[in-house]
Amino acid sequence: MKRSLSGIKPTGNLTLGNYIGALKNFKKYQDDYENFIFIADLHALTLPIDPIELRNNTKDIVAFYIAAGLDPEKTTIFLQSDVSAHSEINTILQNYLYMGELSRMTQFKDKSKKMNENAIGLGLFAYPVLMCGDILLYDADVVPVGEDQKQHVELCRDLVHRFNNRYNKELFKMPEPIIPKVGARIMSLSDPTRKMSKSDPKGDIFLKDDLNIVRKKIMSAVTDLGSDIYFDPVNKPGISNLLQIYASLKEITIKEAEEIFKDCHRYGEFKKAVADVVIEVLTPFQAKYKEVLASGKIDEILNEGARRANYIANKTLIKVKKTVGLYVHK
Ligand code: ATP
Ligand code: LTN
Repeated sequence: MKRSLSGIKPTGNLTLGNYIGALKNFKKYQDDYENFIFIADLHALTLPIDPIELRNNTKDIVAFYIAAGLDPEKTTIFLQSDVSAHSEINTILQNYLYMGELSRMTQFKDKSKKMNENAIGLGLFAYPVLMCGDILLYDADVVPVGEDQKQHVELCRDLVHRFNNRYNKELFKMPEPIIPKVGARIMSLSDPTRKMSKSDPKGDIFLKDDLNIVRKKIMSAVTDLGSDIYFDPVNKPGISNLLQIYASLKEITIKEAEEIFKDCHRYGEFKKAVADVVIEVLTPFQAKYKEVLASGKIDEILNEGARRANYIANKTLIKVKKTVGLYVHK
């Protein structure tokens, strides 16, 4: 059976961008693939974070995974830090990725340029190495992610080539990034030229937001000159962003969404339709999220997930150790 793997790092409150670009797509693979979905808690340490916040965010994400339709019987839901093979393979793989290629990663450049040069952690720089290990430990065929993570999966593909060539065998499987056709990069509602991001929240819609606030945020989203509704991210970034949100949540194409609003020449009316659909999706989602948190089942889910993930990951790790010449004894 083919495998799918993805994860989200618990660095803050999840946003509508996380939902549309990643979360909502995770369950697509749970019936036909072996599905591994984890919480990238080690990755969350790559920027300073309050320990209590990190723990709370972590539990939240498990509840969000279930709310988004993941079934722990079918999908292995686990914490990265519960599977020590992630850290071990990271130690090995870091020797096969180069400083030059890591320094070209957009995420590293974006995050580090906002920081004091003398306080950029090594972990932030080496972030993609750990991510390659996450993917390769599970022999993932597909990796569903938003646009901003595509570059990291491509780097992982380069590593697979390099590693397999060096040892002259098909040790690692070639992973395929799966980027949604609509909504791969949802922008901030207050500045539609920048990505909606949970660690730098400006103009974000949070999945936990009160629904009245959600409506207010959408009604006051920054729009563009004119009154026509069509997709043109360069000249109409605000309207194009709202069209993406609408189309993705309605599971239709951008063209179909444009068709629906072609005779609507009032931004207010259009925004109301966008707010309606967001609220329609978030209402049952939030109810399920609260139910999971109240059920007290989080630890049970994570224990079972850790058991299954460790089994697969440790098998891969042994193969890797043997391949590179580490002495694996009985
Ligand atoms: P941070 O601000 O901490 O970097 P983030 O909000 O960018 O976090 P991640 O944890 O990096 O979120 O990403 C989780 C998943 O959500 C990834 O697959 C990522 O591509 C996707 N994603 C994040 N932001 C967006 C967005 N604005 N639009 C679409 N997908 C997104
Ligand atoms: N870098 C990802 C989170 C992540 C991930 C992964 C996603 C860590 N390891 C492996 C897919 C596969 C992000 O969302 N920022």
